[in-house]
Amino acid sequence: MKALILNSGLGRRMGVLTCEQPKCLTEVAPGETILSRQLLMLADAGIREVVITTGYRATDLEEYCRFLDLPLQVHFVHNPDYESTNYIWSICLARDILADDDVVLMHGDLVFEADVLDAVLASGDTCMAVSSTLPLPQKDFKAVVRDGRIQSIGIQFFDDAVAAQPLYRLNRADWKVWLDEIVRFCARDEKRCYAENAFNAVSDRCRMVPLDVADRLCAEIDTPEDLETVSAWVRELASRKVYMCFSTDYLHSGHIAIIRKAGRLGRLTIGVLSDEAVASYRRFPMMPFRERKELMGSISGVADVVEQKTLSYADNLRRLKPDIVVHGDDWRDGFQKPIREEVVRVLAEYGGKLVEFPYSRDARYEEMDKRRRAELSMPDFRRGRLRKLLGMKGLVTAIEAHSGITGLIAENTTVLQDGKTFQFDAMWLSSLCDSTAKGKPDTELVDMTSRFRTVDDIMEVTTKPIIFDGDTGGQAEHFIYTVRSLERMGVSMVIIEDKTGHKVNSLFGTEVPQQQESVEAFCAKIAAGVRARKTSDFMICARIESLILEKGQEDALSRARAYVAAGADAIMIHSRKKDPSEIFAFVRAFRREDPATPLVVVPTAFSSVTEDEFKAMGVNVVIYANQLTRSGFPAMQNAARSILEHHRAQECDSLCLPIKEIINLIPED
Ligand code: SPV
Ligand code: MG
Repeated sequence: MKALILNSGLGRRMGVLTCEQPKCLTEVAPGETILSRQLLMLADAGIREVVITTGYRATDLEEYCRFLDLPLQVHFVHNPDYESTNYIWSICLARDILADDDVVLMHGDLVFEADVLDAVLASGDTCMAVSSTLPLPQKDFKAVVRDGRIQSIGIQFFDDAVAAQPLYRLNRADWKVWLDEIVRFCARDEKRCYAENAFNAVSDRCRMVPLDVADRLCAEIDTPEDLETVSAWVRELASRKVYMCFSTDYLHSGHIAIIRKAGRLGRLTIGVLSDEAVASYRRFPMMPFRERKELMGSISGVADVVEQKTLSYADNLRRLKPDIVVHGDDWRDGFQKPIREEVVRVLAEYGGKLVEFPYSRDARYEEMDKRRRAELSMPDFRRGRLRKLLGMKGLVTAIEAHSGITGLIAENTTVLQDGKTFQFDAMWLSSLCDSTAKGKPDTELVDMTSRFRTVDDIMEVTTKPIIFDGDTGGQAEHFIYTVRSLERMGVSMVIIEDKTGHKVNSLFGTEVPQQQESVEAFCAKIAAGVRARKTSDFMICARIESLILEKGQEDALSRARAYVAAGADAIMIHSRKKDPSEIFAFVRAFRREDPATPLVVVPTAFSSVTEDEFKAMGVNVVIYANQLTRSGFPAMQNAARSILEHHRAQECDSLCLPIKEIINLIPED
């Protein structure tokens, strides 16, 4: 689409203001002329080619455009007879550049707000800007509208007419009809009338609809009085508070374009999502909040940057009361829909307005997004994310995964609640579930090679950090290899438990013989692991079995102290009691002496405790260690039983995911 701006005229009614310059160079705000405002808006709206007809003081105008240096290809078409002809002749002179394209046409003295131009460009139809709320002007254009389409345009109509402004979107076919008629008019030497006279002659073949701009700014400047009114209006628009929230942590030209466009609506404040909110929404911010805030603040056109703590805008909107909230229209569906609905509700509380820019898919940006997602799963990046998440969120949740498919569930399950998105932060590669999936007991029978194979299966299809259940860690001499392999693969943390001999699952407690490792030997194993790792991104967590083996709080606490001193990056305290009091007692006592070392819990038995309760107490990692296995197993048993009972599969169908969904569950790339 090309833009056509008509700037040949003399602008006599402006008096002294146009003595030494064409009217379009009149300032409507400090440093902003009618023309620079139009051109900037066109550029922001994605227009790349502009045709400007010139006449009076053409050289000044051309030089000014060069000085603006905008990303626009500008063609100047000079009308030497500007004093004796009207712009119908200027258009005729420009016909070769203008033919065969959609055109947005405007008079060179028209000042409008960005919203108006967007609406005109977004209209699929050929249209003219009209205002249903303005009184009919005596001297300016009016449009006669019948059956929803414009029949005639001129200053003389007063019946069935609305105030109209010379801002048009002209679709190629309609424009051809009008332009051909303009050429015919000029061939008959009818060069002193309006180009609209030619339109009126062909309006039955050129379908033009009125586009109501109501009381938004869209006004011509003909006189010094008009200039005063419009300048005051422009000032008022510039002082409007505009708010926009960004969750992204990298910027491409599409973001810059939308920021610039939003900035044209008023004084722009950008809300930057807190790290915690990004982590809950996009999995992981590549750049921490502080840096994202700085980045946004450095973009020209951004007046202010504030933190938005949740995906919900409500708090910031009620506090800042922006006149306008800007967003892409892609949030009308999908998981952001309720957030949008809340924004609409809150804006209605105080009369704010939502402006949605059409969301344009761009293959380049999609490719960038894909690359960013791929980066998240690369070992070096994935490994360090657990530590970073702990720093950002304070409390991290992990759910067990023992296969590619359970990995995908851990990766993709999200819940939107109270304006927040919830998803698991990490995955727990449980020895119990990995063994169970292979039909084997949880006794370190499934060897490390096989366990690593499971890690690999999960890593291939996911991006979230992995916490590996290292059982007892085996002999210290072997553990160092386990550490190196896991670290190299991109695992974030290994947890080893202070047991020795034939390991059985802790949830058996004292019902079966279990032996706790000596403090010295376990500390030596931790220290060997710490020495073996190559990066501090990789965490070694010591798991204390004292409560499982009923050795008491003091034993657990003294072991925790010793393990931290040996270099453990985190402590896991385990219990198999439903009543969480022994876990709470340990956490409180440990936190009194050690406020920093991350604490891990596995609330399988004490499942009533909420994440908030754990967080308040100082727990940092909550692992849901076996729920996918435990819920999947009875479902599979039921299906198997149903087929055996009915000797066919039909009764089992209702228990199953439809084939289509299971196929869609697995992404192709
Ligand atoms: C596992 O999931 O394998 C664990 C946690 O080690 S527990 O089963 O509670 O011991
Ligand atoms: Mg285990």
